[in-house]
Amino acid sequence: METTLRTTCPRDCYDSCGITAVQDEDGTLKRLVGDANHHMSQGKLCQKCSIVYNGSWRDPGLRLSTPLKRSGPKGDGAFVPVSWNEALSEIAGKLNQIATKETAAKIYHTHYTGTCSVLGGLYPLRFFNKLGATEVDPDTVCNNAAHASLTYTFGESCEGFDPDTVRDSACVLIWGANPSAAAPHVHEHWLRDARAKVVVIDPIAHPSAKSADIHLQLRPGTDAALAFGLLHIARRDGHIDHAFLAAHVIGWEEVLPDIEATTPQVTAELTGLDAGDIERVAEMYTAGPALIWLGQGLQRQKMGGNAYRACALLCAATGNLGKPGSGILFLNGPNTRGADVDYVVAPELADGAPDPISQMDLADHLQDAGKTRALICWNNNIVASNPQQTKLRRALGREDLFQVSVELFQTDTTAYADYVLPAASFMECEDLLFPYFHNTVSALNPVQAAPGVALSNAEIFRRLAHAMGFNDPKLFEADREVIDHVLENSDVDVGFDELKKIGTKRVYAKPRVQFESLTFPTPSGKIEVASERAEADGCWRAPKPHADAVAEIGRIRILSPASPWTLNTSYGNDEKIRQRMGRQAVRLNPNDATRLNIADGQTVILRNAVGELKVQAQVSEETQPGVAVVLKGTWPMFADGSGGNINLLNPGDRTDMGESSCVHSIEAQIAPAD
Ligand SMILES: Nc1nc2c(c(=O)[nH]1)N[C@H]1C(S)=C(S)[C@@H](COP(=O)(O)OP(=O)(O)OC[C@H]3O[C@@H](n4cnc5c(=O)[nH]c(N)nc54)[C@H](O)[C@@H]3O)O[C@H]1N2
Ligand SMILES: Nc1nc2c(c(=O)[nH]1)N[C@H]1C(S)=C(S)[C@@H](COP(=O)(O)OP(=O)(O)OC[C@H]3O[C@@H](n4cnc5c(=O)[nH]c(N)nc54)[C@H](O)[C@@H]3O)O[C@H]1N2
Ligand SMILES: [Mo]
Repeated sequence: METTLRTTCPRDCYDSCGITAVQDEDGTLKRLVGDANHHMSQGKLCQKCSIVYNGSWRDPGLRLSTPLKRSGPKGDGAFVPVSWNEALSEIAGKLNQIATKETAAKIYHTHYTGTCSVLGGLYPLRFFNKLGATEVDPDTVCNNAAHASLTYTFGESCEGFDPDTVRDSACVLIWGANPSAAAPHVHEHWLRDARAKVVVIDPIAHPSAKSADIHLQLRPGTDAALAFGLLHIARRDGHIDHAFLAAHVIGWEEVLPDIEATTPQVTAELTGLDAGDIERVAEMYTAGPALIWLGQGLQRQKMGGNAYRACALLCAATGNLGKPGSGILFLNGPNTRGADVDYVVAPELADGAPDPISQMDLADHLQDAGKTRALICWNNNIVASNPQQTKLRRALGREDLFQVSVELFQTDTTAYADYVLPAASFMECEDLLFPYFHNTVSALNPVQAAPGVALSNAEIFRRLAHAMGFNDPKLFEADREVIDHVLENSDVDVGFDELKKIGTKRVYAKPRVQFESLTFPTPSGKIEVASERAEADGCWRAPKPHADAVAEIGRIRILSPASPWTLNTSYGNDEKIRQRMGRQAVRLNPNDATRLNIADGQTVILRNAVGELKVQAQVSEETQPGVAVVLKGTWPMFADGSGGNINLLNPGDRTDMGESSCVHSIEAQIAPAD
């Protein structure tokens, strides 16, 4: 007789699927499938998770099962097994030595998207706060431009519209996101079930764009100009909500001259769009009620923060805020369910902690022995995910940099570690998850034993705290106590035992209205279209109708968005996934291919000031002339002669605000390989 257990996928994905684990009589896990009762998975996992959760993630030969100590040169990947005692006491000894002789601020740590669950993703921060280590700000490699931009405008960035309110909407703009890859169940269910008209604004004709009512295929980095163009039309046609502006918005008069100047004709020239299409979208959006889902793609541009502010302005000026069916969504943080995860992080343990640094500065800092003595990586794979791949590798090769990785697998990053510590995956731990799209809460249940002596992230850092001689009780709090505390102090009215049975719970009976009180946690309490804080930080005081120039002659703009087969770089080591991904490729528009004399399937070299990448050309109508796509996610060690992945060409330039990554602004020359 088979039995089933419920758990939840805690990956960095909008879907946060419910999972059913099927076990046989003796409790052995047979397979993981989508939970039929879950509103997103509806009985089916996405193709990538279904493969790895029934493949590499449960393969005892691939998973790390014991602590390892380096036995060869850094980067070679030669290790010998050691006991937990040996590993932890040597690591603790080394860290204590650095902290006393120099300063704990020279111990750096990076972490990010391994698991987005409450304990697995946040609990170790207690340890690092107590230690006084320097955090490499995770969001700066992903979306900190958006956080900064929305914080200037609304006072906070993690309160979005409730996706359930789509039933009250007439129109949804999907702006710079690709749900078909990055949120497969949102694409399949949420969008399909919405009665609203769907507009996709994206330089690429991906499957979600193709199935939309309108696809505005603009040039990359021209979104702010489009938002101002839509505002121009809204104003011309009498769709500006002046009462809302007067009551709740600061700075309208400062953006008015630019709105007046951004006529449909000007907008069409700046964005490469058709003026008639812009008019149609303006009409649909301003008729409302309408939603704007702001993807991460459009803020990964040099002026990405400005683009987000321009979109926020569009939403506020047309009165599409504060009522059902309207609003803007970047992310929904645990705060939209009344939960305070600061309890888990315990920032109070940090006594005069050093400022975090940007991921854009990591390679530079690691090269400098005066700044860095040790690096601990957990929940991420910096060699594959970060910019400046070559420089970063060189820095990680420093013999005097003490390195620890906490991982599920041997990766391009663990190859540089002095110690690799085996982590238990979400399948082996009890944990809590606040999805960042829907206002739900989910439980994670252990559905199998961890391989060998692998331990959860939380337990590893409890044991390391003990080995260091720390004695603050907060460093040792039990998992269940933390979970109960977070749940009890939230809007969730279910206990953890019950949550484990049902898997996922909707927190509100009817859709939550974003910013319903129309008070905003900005200095003025209003929406700050013009922001003194932005100005003080050296940013534009108010958004402008900026549009990036097209790439110089001889260069091509390269976007590197989410691949449907990987989750960031996770799964890139699974053999079945690698088969489906095929050779690393660059997608080119047929016009570019003809102009550059490149044939479909030919090997080409992409080259710029920081690197050279050898990939296969794929001629594709999905892209537009001058814009190429190389998907993220390839592991450098599996890049078959490419030399690395797209981050080899990523100079680590930063966005206009938030010290964040503008990974979709990469430019390179392209030429046949021979
Ligand atoms: N060129 C380019 N680069 C990009 C992007 C892009 O669009 N283009 N996107 C960026 C974005 S959005 C992000 S968020 C970053 C993501 O960058 P990363 O956070 O580095 O994401 P992954 O590469 O998936 O690495 C997560 C690692 O955590 C491990 N892991 C999984 N579960 C656990 C666990 O429970 N415990 C521990 N200790 N480890 C675990 C996985 O095995 C995996 O190796 O990459 C960025 N890099
Ligand atoms: N399968 C899969 N799912 C994932 C991930 C993954 O790696 N794989 N990563 C997860 C993570 S960490 C994140 S942050 C999210 C990211 O997922 P998304 O929010 O979808 O972000 P991206 O993948 O960067 O790119 C989305 C779209 O932005 C477009 N874009 C690029 N430049 C511009 C521009 O200037 N303007 C506009 N309007 N669009 C532009 C790209 O063409 C792309 O189609 O997905 C999560 N989900
Ligand atoms: Mo991300």
